[in-house]
Amino acid sequence: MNIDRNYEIARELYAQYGIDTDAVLEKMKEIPVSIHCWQIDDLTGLEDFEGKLTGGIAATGNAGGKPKSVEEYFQQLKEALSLIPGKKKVAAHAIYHTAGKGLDRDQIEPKHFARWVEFAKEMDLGLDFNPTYFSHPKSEDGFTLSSNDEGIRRFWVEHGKRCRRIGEYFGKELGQTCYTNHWIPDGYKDITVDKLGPRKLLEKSLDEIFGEAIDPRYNVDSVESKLFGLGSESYVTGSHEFYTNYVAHKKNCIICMDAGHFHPTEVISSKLSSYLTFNQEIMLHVSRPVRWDSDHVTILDDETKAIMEEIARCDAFDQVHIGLDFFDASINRIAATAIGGRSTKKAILLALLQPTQELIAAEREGNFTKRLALLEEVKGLPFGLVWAKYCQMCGCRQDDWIRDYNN
Ligand code: RNT
Ligand code: ZN
Repeated sequence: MNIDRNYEIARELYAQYGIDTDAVLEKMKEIPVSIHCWQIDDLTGLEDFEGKLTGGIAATGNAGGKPKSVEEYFQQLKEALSLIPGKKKVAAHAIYHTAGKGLDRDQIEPKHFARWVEFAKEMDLGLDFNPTYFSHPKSEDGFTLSSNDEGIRRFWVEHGKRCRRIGEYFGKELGQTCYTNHWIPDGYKDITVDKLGPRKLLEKSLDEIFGEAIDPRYNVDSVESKLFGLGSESYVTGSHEFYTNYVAHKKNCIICMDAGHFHPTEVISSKLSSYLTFNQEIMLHVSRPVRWDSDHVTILDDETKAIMEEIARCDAFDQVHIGLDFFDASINRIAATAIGGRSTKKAILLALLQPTQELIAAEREGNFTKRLALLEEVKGLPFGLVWAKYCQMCGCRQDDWIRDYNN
């Protein structure tokens, strides 16, 4: 395939709509996608290779090749990252420290994550972080930061505090902000009488966790809401309304929205502008819910495209932080990570390759015919040729990598 010749054709065709493909490719260089570390091993973590995933989330499937050692894990992650073109971060999770089984969550320190900094420097990546408030005996009764058991609540508060310091360490070492995302599984399976009590406890715990001042140049925290989980179908303490209010009132953290954490017809793409109105930063977990919060591999589907279009139209790529969150154990895990990362990058590219200013102008003039006609016509432009050029520019493989994976 003659990538350069094809790109010339694409450039000419896009130019007819006033779209400067060279400028778009430049812009692509600045937009990172945060690749989650947990598709590679079904969220088992490096603490215990036999560890069980709990907290109302599940990776289904039994594809072979799951890493059995720290070395193998990093090798596989490296391979997956090499298949995703352009600027990247990696989102680590607290159970991915290299100190082994004995170290409890209220004991973790930056030094236990030195391997991640080394890896990030070697691979020219940024790092994000996530406390692990699940897969632990102290989360077994379904509550962590909103637990009525003061010992349990304090244990998880300590975990949250330590995770922020690890985020700060990542930020300092790599010279770019680490986004530390807090998601807790807390909730009730059945009809809940006191919905206020756990939320008051969660507010108190978050105030304690975020009480320590940390320079936002190094670490910014996000809080991730959820509608329901397996075993918490009736009530989730950390709902979307809870966190939206927490963020707006306390201003000590930002919202994280996961594409799978809302009612089936509710989409996060339509929510972004309401946060951006108030200049709020947003963290995203771009995932693919199939009928429920199933965490299928992210693809170039309507909602992923809509999310990126919305960010492009709000010109907010520096305020909206794009992270991934999926775990599918039924296909090759390296390829799954690569597919999700590549599809997300494709969605960003596609969003940038739109005549956004012209569309906005048509809308303001009330020319809705033009708005719809233009939106439909640009769908036929040869986006794939620009994508191929982008992969080439980034020194990343085109599509021949597919042959390397036979499940
Ligand atoms: C769970 C949340 C959360 C987790 C990760 C592993 O429903 O989406 O983001 O998937 O922390
Ligand atoms: Zn998520």
